[in-house]
Amino acid sequence: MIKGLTTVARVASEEAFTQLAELFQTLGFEPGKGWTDSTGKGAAFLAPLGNLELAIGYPPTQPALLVEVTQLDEAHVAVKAWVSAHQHSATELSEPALTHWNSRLFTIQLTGDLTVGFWQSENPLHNRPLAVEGDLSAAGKRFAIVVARWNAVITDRLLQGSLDALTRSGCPLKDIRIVRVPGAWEIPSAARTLAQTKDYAAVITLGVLLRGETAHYEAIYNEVARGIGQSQQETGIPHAFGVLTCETLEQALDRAGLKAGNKGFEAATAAIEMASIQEKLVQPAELVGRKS
Ligand code: DLZ
Repeated sequence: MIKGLTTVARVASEEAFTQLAELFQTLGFEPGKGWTDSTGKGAAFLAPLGNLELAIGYPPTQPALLVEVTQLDEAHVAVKAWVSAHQHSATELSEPALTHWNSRLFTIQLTGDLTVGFWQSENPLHNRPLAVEGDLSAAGKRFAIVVARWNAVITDRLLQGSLDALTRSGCPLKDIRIVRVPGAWEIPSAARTLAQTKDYAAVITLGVLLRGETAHYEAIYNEVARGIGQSQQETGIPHAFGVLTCETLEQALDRAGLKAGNKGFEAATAAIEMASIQEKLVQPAELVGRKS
């Protein structure tokens, strides 16, 4: 039933009317249908979104006419340029400042008692379609880990990282199945067999390929990556990719808990998140908890 929202701002003079119309056009408002009759005239400016807000118990610190923008600083520069071109029309332009409602705002007090506020939300999802996001809780779900024995000094650390992430996110050890395979080459087939059982919310794959020490490195790597990706797509079970490809053992160690985090931990976190997203994506949208 509701089609749109119109707020009427009265301006004091013909001059202010023309100058403000110019400002709003410069800022990117789409011109709407104006009107003229014996009582006066109106110029319409269209915005992609409108919002009628009722408030109670809230200090009226902002003007009633608020324009939400996507680039507040650029808008401020444009308004400032307009102010200096029409010095006499504007009495006061404030600097952009943080509000207590997670936004930044500046105001311009125009002729008469018309004050316009320009603001930008600090929340990138504000007024946008809300996103489905995964939770980082692994409780109540079962996970499978496929880990290569080749380069075990590293893959054991990756495994430790994955177990750490899963157990700290609420998945008890009894709900984690660990499968050890000879090398990275064998990961895809084991991962697929596990995924096909549909017993696991996600499969975490862990391995290390060292370029310097692996003949046909590219061929092996491509096949492992393709196989894991294909298993994920064909079974519909999320697969986290924790197969390191490194130049040296030292580089691999760095990624297994030394200098560059633990990729096993990161892979398990991705698996937990994807398991949750997967669960939400198959539910009707209205049942999925939405966060703004
Ligand atoms: C053969 C081989 C080589 C040379 N390098 C690695 C490696 O760096 N990382 C790894 O996980 N596995 C390696 N493998 C073993 C193969 O993945 C595979 O297990 C064997 O070729 C047996 O099929």
